[in-house]
Order: sequence, then structure tokens, then C-alpha cells
Amino acid sequence: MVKKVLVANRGEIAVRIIRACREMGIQTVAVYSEADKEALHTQLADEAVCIGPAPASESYLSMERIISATMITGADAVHPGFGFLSENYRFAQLCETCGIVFIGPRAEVMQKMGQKAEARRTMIQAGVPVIPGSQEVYDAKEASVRADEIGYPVIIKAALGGGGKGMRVAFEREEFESCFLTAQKEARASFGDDTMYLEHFVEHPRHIEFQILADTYGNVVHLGERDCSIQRNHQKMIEESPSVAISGELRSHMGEAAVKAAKAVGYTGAGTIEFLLENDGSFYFMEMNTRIQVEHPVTEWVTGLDLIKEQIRIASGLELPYGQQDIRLKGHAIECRINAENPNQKFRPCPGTITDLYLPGGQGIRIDAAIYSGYTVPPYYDPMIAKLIVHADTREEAVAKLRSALGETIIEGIDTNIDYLYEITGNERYRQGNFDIGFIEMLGQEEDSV
Ligand code: MV4
Repeated sequence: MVKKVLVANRGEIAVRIIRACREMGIQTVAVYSEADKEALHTQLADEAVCIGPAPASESYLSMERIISATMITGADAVHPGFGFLSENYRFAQLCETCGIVFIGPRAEVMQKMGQKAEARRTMIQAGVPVIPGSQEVYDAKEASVRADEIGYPVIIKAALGGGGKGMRVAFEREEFESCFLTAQKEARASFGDDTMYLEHFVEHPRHIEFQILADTYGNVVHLGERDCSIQRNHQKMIEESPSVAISGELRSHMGEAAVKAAKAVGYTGAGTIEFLLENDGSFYFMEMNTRIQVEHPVTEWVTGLDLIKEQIRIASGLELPYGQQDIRLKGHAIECRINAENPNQKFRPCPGTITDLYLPGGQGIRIDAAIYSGYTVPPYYDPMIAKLIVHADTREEAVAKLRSALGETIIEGIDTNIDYLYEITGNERYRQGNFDIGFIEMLGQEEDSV
């Protein structure tokens, strides 16, 4: 087993990882920027190393500084969490070169899955369903021919993309060229690469993702799905497991496809296969996320597993002690993301000092957060400050528990989206589970028309 883990992250996920390590008897090293001297992760770890100024580019994104901190403290492993360096294959490579255990898949697997057009090809070969689309395209003229073949509407995506950057939908040929050039420009600016690919645009799907675990002995299991359709501007807002749209039979089919996808690339560790799911039960591979995800707690609660501990055990070379037949989903879990932002000002981030804090508790309620009364949310990083996760026997009970907990929560001194989450979860269509990826946008339009 690894002995000392450097946590290359901040906020609630850094705290989450530190707690898992402590329970396993593993030493922890936090790294922090000058803006995070008073942060909870800095205080909770066994050791803490300042790695640079507030901007992430000079601290949490600096491979050199993080590798140095690992060497200096004698940590034998690095956990990258999510965001920052978590999907940077060069960082995983650098860890491998330095003899540091990177808690995640091998660098070459990360690289392969990071190239979305190549990942598509791999999935086609493996027999995993993908959306009709193209190979890599580089110029608008050529791409326009491919778009005609695929059929409108088409979605233009960056080969190194994900999360909506460098993405545009063209509904007809007339607007294709301008959409393509805009998407390509955005891709070049965001990823330093303007390789693009196309897919037929699926209208009104759900975003369904499957969690998988793969050990270094070729064993792969899936842990069921998360329905992440409630999102805004490609930022997920509410996630749940199981999805009301998935029967036991469909879960088996999609789960088998997810396991096949992981096996096709020799995946190891925790990973997520994203699918689009249509109303008629058709599903398509979109991309694979090679990291632990923000919404992992809903899977933890329905399976009873601790995914961070599983990641650490797999990276330490242990074999999965269970098979697919041992995985059972129990009850219903829902997570909502609490952000320091103002929903009435286009969700503008609202950093500042928390003057008063009361967090809910009780049976079936979990808070993953890194805030305290008197804490100042810095302006440099993601506005997500806490996650509220609930679990109950049924979805209806879980929704009631979520709203009860949201109603109790007090965060004073900064603006948050808590009231907005309360409103969304009170919506009749949300309560019925009747939504797709356009749900939040639709609510906004209803409001505008009043
Ligand atoms: C799509 C799609 C429909 N058809 N691909 C969004 C982020 C990235 N993971 C891929 N995404 C999508 N890919 C095809 N072929 C719909 C989405 C999508 C989306 C698109 C426009 C506006 C909001 C969206 C929310 C979630 C997913």
C-alpha cells in the first residue's frame, strides 16, 4: 500500500482525499497557494507545502512545483482529484518517470481518451455504440462536406475538448461555416490545438454516465449510472443515482458497454463513461473521464463503496475483492452543488467572507465541503464551495430530504445558489423525473416569457 499521498488539489475534494487517507493509515501532504493559507485542506493534512502564488497556473497547475513538493516531503503517491492536473497525461507521465505513483490510469490511456476523435474510433472497434460522426477535420470546406453526409443538425466538437468548450451546433448548412470557424477558434485558444470532429446532434437526450472500477489484473466492474441531465452552461447542478430513465435491463446493457469501453483501452482505476440516452432507450458513447468526478458521492451511497479508497487500493496494486454480481444498488441518492454565485446576476461568482454558517445533518444527509464560519472564499478558483448529498429508500423521499436540508442551510456573507436549487427541486417536472439536458434552459425561457 502507498504510505504517503500528496494531494494535488484544493477545496472539498482535497479534504475528501485527506479523510480517506487518514482512515486508511496513510500520511497526507497538502499543497496550497498563497490564497489558501487558511484553507481547510491546508490545515487538515499532516503536512502542508506552499507551492506558489494564487493564480492556479503558478500553483495547482504547476507540474514542476507539485513534483518538487512530492520529492521534498517523500510522498510516494499523488492524488490529482478533479480539474487542475487530473486529466493531464504529461503530468501522469512525469510522475511515472519520477517513480511517483499517480493515483489514476496510465498516462498513455489518459492521452488516448483525451483525444475524443481517437476515442470514438476505439469505441467503434470495440463495438460500443457511438453517434454517427466524422474523423478529425481541420478546415471548414472539408468539414462542410462531412456535415452533409452526417445530416443536420450537427455538433462541432474540439478533438481535445470536453465540457462544452470549442463546441457549436449547426442546424443547417447556411450557418455551418461560421459555427465551425467559431468553434475552431475557441478550440485553438482553449487547448492550443484546433483539430475538430463532427457528430449528428442528438436533440433532447439525457446525460447518463456510468462509473467503472478497473484493477491492474484486468478485472472491471461498473457501479451503475448517474443521471447528470440537470446542468447549466455545461456545469452540472444536480446529479442522481439511479436514473428514473433506466430499467434493470437497460442498466445491464449500458453497464456492459461501459465495461467493454474500459477494457478496450486497458483502463485502470476509477473512470466514467459518458453516454447520451434518447427517449426510446438508444444510447451512445460520448467520452470517457479518466478522473474521480465531483458527483462520485451519489454512486458511493447507492453502492456502499468508498471510491477514493478504491482508487488508492487499485493504485497500490491490490485486486478488486468483488465482481459484478456483488455490486447492488440500494435506494436513491441525489447531490446538489452549492456555489458562491448569484443566480439573479447570470450566476456571477461571488467570493467573499462567510460570516455565519449552519450546515444540515441527520440520517441520510452528507456534506462534502471545505468551508467554515469566518472562511474567505478566494476569487481565483471554481465557485463550488460545498456539495449536499442525500440518500433515502425512494426518489420521492430523497427529493423531500434534499429540500428539507436545503431549507435548513445557512450561509451568510456571500451569495449562493441555495434558493435556486430549492426552486428547481420544487418544480413539478423535476419531481416527476421528467427532464433532459435542456431542462434548466427551458425554465429560463419560461421565466423570460412571463
Ligand atoms: C452532444 C450533444 C448532442 N449530440 N453530442 C456536452 C458536453 C460534452 N461532453 C458533449 N456535450 C454534448 N454532446 C451530440 N452528438 C449534447 C451535448 C450536451 C449539450 C449540448 C448543448 C447544450 C447543452 C448540453 C448539455 C449536455 C450535453
